[in-house]
Amino acid sequence: MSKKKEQLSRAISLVKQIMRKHENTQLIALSGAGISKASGIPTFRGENGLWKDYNPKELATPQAFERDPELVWDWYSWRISLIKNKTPNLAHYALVTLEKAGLLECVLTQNVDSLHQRAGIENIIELHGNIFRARCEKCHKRIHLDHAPKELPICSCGKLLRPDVVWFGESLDSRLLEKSQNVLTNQCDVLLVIGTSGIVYPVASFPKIAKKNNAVILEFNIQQTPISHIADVLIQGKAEKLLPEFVNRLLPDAPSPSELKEEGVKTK
Ligand code: BJW
Ligand code: ZN
Repeated sequence: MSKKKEQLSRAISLVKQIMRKHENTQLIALSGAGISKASGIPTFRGENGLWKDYNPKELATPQAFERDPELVWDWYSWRISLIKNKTPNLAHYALVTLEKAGLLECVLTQNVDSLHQRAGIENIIELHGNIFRARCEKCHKRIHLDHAPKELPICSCGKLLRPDVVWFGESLDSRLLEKSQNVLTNQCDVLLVIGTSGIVYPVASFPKIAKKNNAVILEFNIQQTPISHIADVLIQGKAEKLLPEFVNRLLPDAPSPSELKEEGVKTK
């Protein structure tokens, strides 16, 4: 048996074992940029990652926005235009299969691209915000962006709007953090960690919280990460290939990720 097949089989038997013990087994997914790579959205780190060509300090900090809002909005506008035309891939749909089957409790995502929701995920916490929203730091108004703004967007109160994402040095929404910690502590028998480098805090500490509460940790990544040493199984390879395979073998009678993707395409 190939190494990947062996890792998948181990992961599936661990989950099945838990399902036999608890009638109401609960899975949580924690996702990062790697899950959207196959949709054509670049990751931040690694080969062809955004941080290869762009300096995070000049684009993803409140200081950068203060210094040069035009540069920051240009970069976000470019990313909005890019993401808008992309569609969810089989890894996103695999999570929808799990949610529809009543196994997946919640998706905790660091992604700002809305692809989980566009695939049909209902219960999601967006920890780093959403690129299709802008917000006002003066009156706290939020607006939806269907497309990239052509000019600097201004709030009805007169203040310049900013992208509604979390930059380095900024705190994450405390209610979302609390909610995430709650589900990781009380509703997580199995944590699927998918396509994240596991180095950006505080989200990087989430697998530890789940582990402390006896969850099984299954990691889907093309390479080892700082999370791998606490993972029960690292399923090493592309999430868009291995996550659907995992789900198809775990739930052979459920609507498969490719069927869901096909339906999604038809209803567009
Ligand atoms: C595949 C694949 C395929 C590819 N299949 N896998 C404690 C210790 C040290 C530092 C800190 C700390 N606490 C806080 C900090 C500071 C900082 C931080 O963590 N820095 C580290 C980098 C060292 N954190 C913060 O500032 C956070 N705020 C905070 O904690 O406030 C309180 C505080 C502040 C300061 C000091 C102390 C406390 C906020 C973090 C906000 C992150 N923002 C960004 C930008 C969002 C907006 C936007 O999109 O523009 O969020 S940065 C970027 O990184 C983005 C991502 O959500 C985030 C995580 O990246 P992710 O998703 O993991 O992607 P990659 O690219 O890193 O990895 C992709 C992975 O996929 C790789 O592993 C590949 O192998 C894999 N892969 N193809 C499967 N096909
Ligand atoms: Zn305002």
